[in-house]
Amino acid sequence: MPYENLTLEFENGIALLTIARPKALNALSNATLDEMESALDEIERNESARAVVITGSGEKSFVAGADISEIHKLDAKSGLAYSERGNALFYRIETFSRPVVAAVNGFALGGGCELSMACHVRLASEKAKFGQPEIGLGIIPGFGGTQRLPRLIGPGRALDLLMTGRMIDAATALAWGLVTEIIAPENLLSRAKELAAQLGAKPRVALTLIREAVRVGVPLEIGDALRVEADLFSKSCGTYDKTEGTAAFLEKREAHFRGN
Ligand code: CO8
Repeated sequence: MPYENLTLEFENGIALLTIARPKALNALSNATLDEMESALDEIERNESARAVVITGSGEKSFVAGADISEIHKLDAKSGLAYSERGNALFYRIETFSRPVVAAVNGFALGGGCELSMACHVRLASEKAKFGQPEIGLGIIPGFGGTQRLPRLIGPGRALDLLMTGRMIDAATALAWGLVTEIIAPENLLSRAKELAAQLGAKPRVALTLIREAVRVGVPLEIGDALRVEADLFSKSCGTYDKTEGTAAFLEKREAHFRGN
């Protein structure tokens, strides 16, 4: 399917979704959000796509936020609808059936930082910059930034970024746990694809249950969280891949996972 604001390529079991609005540093317009929705539909339909990489086109920007010319037109009512719509899309990414790796190649600001945080793993190029500059526009983040940022880096550091609107570089993002690796710009995509391929080869049900356990369990009281884990562990024990994975270990052979 042809897109105007992104590209979607399938190769070696990986879906590569590249936000591509170079004239606006890949800012997310309404049309871009629509196309991201369609791209996720297309990935869902493609059984051979076992993992997803999301990046931005060019060398300067991952995504420089939501499109400010569209935000300028919002009022309280349309602002609610806009935020709910972006949140639904990013929640879909967070709960996506395949692991999603963000390859943050440059500016990840506002909605761009929020998009990266909805992904399951974040890799940063040495040139990446992260921030939630909404305060400078007189608004607050509306695509999950006030909620995912403190969950990832703690409320103290999150409040610093949210209230000052300042940017941090890749080294600080790594030190704060916002990203897990820093990579030279020219190697970022190949490393992201390599990691996505590794994740795509894992037993799919267990991989999905791990994401659910962390997403659902972490905000809960520990006793409740451990009950969530036990339920999900039990589900993993009911899979073919559990029988195969444990048998392969005992028989000292490679496991052949089926994804069920
Ligand atoms: N929206 C629209 N256009 C943008 C955006 C954006 N977010 N970011 C950059 N652009 C455009 C610029 O206007 C410029 O266009 P033109 O060439 O036509 O003048 C072009 O991209 C290049 O940008 P710059 O010339 O500014 O490039 P610089 O290298 O000088 O600066 C920066 C790069 C620092 C990234 C700068 O462009 C900037 O500060 N951009 C805005 C960053 C920002 O504030 N992002 C947050 C937006 S708000 C948001 O994401 C909220 C999400 C949830 C909202 C929910 C509401 C309910």
